[in-house]
Amino acid sequence: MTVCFFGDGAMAEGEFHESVNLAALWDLPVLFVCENNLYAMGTALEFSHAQTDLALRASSYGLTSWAVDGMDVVAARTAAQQRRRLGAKRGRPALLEMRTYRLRAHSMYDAERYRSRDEVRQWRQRDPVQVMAAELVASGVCTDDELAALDADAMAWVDQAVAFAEAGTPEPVDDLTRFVTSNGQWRDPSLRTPVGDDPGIPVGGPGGTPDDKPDNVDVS
Ligand SMILES: Cc1ncc(C[n+]2csc(CCOP(=O)(O)OP(=O)(O)O)c2C)c(N)n1
Ligand SMILES: [Mg+2]
Repeated sequence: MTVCFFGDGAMAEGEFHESVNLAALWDLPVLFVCENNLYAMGTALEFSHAQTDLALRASSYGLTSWAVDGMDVVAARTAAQQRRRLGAKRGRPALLEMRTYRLRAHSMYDAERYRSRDEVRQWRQRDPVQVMAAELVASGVCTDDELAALDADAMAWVDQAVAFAEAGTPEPVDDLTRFVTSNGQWRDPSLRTPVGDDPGIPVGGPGGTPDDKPDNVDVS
């Protein structure tokens, strides 16, 4: 199963609607996970979406669509596990709208003039990482020291990843559109990948006409 993560900002774009429509039409095992944190950069949800219930909106494409309290770690995990299990069994797409909040600015250039400090302060009280940590300590699952060690471990991972990225070599500019758009290879018989006995999903989809299908697929 493919899991696809994106923000509320991406859900306002046409590609989202095309992708969900085809996934539902062709019964593709994709779990779409929308992190709805109420802002797309500095634009509040209600200024860019006519229907702000994103799970409801997605359900119109005929897939199972759930809204989850994204500030609740256990609820988010349980919903994701259930959807993944069901999706793997039935091969159908589904969408989870994780209702959450962006506690930080969108980027270092974002002065956050579009929301009040009080709003951020109120949401910060529900910070899922802090709430979960407090619950783990209160229920005796781990101690403050163990949590501090986990935190240090995570920071070390991030530092390592940054050092790895900074030591790497830049990708060639020519690779920028590789795997993004067709380079026309499928039209050239000598460059086609043999499909063997498995024709895969034809370009026209299960209901497509033979003319829709690439000519490396046997439709006889
Ligand atoms: C295809 C495309 N369209 C527009 C943009 C410009 N853009 C950058 S971030 C952003 C908003 C993203 O919103 P969201 O996914 O909710 O992220 P958040 O602000 O919550 O981090 C937009 C429209 C882009 N980077 N790519
Ligand atoms: Mg957002």
